[in-house]
Amino acid sequence: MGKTSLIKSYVSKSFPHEVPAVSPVVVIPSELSESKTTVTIVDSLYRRDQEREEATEVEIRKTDVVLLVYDMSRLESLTRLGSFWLPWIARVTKVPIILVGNKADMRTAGVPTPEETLSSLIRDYPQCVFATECNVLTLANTDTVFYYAHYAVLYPTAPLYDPIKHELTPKFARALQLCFRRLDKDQDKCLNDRELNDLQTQVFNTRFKDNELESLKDLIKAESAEGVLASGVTFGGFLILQKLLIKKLNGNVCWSFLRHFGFNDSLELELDFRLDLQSSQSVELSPDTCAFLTALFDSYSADGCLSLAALQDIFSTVETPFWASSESEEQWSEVGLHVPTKADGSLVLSSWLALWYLYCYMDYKVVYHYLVRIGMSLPKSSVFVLTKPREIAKSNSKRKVFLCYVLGDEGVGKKSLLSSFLSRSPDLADIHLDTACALVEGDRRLGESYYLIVSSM
Ligand SMILES: Nc1nc2c(ncn2[C@@H]2O[C@H](COP(=O)(O)OP(=O)(O)O)[C@@H](O)[C@H]2O)c(=O)[nH]1
Ligand SMILES: [Mg+2]
Repeated sequence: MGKTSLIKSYVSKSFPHEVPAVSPVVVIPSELSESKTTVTIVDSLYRRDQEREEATEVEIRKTDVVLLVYDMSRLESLTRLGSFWLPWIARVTKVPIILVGNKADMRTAGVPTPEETLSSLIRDYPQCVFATECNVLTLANTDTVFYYAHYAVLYPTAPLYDPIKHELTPKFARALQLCFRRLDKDQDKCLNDRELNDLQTQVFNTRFKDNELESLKDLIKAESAEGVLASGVTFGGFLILQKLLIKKLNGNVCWSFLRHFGFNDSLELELDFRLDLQSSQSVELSPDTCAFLTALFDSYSADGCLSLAALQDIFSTVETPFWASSESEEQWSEVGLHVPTKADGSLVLSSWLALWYLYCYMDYKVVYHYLVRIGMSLPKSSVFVLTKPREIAKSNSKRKVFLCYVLGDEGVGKKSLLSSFLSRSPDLADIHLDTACALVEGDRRLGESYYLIVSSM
């Protein structure tokens, strides 16, 4: 195939006329490698005996990427990719594979291009990420082969892009929703020039030159006219941009971006958060968090009401909303089991806040996670306030949230009481109705209002 020759030529930058059967392990120190990481290249010598096979398996298990070399001058070498090599490698490891069609100088007529080969194999072997031809004799593309190898390891595309559907993965699209929301400071659902420049400065420490921004927008517009409006790049346009970056092997840009917004390799946010609480203390939303949630409400609501569709929009950055018992169509309307809703299921501001107060009382860590996922960027220390321990608080309490427990025998009407608290008719009362929260107005002249949680759990 030319495996050993490929390695030798990469290191010596010349065609090696004599090569051993197998090259010794080559280590390129980080100072000398383009990727600034230490690269170890391991050659293989495959023979059909069990001992050899096992030795190769051991090596493959350790590797981060596989270069699978075949000989373009022999049709059977190509056939063996699907009939032997790929099933074997896929059984041993899930790391990216790069198909290398070598001896391009002697390519037999009828042998498809490596790209064609890749597209015929990718369905069965999605870990094949790139394909290229190469000619060790003239050194054509030998550097490309190793460039692909390091790119596949450092900027994996599998979590970002589905090569079979030609779409961004749902997880990446959701992560991008959050990045977009954080960047869209004026919340008009478009990124204007200033916001795009903020992105460039925050993530890459440079600014766009005027013509760069325009050509970026032109690229998006060429794919979809709706991608760019007078007010800036839409979310659809932002997704197109990411897709273009991945296709043009600029996945490093996408990853820099994700890292900047705190996503790890699995596209999760690492959100460790714990408060030191005494047993009688409770956790409430801080005024800053309330302001964030109110601004969000204002931006998504119409006529003072947040419809179920708008609610869905706000939570498009997460898989399931925190109140849902399971992922289903009904998960959005289940919100009505916790806070008062209008006949069409929509929420007024006090119910929207009540929902957050309720969950904050029950599990602030979950609430923190969700706040970050829907775009809040407050420092940890200003997200919540702790109420004073009960024995100190006594009267004149500054608490905003109170819990009221409903106890009684089976069938005495606890659920009906809860339904009426939410102004639901009791026959609508669902078996899941066990904890509800609503704004309770005290003496309006004194500006008294608080959230009451009623629980029959
Ligand atoms: N024409 C041509 N010959 C090549 C090329 N690459 C390797 N060879 C020759 O193919 C033969 C096998 O190469 P080798 O590196 O030992 O293959 P390996 O068994 O896969 O390691 C040697 O005679 C090489 O000189 C190439 O791109 N074109
Ligand atoms: Mg060899």
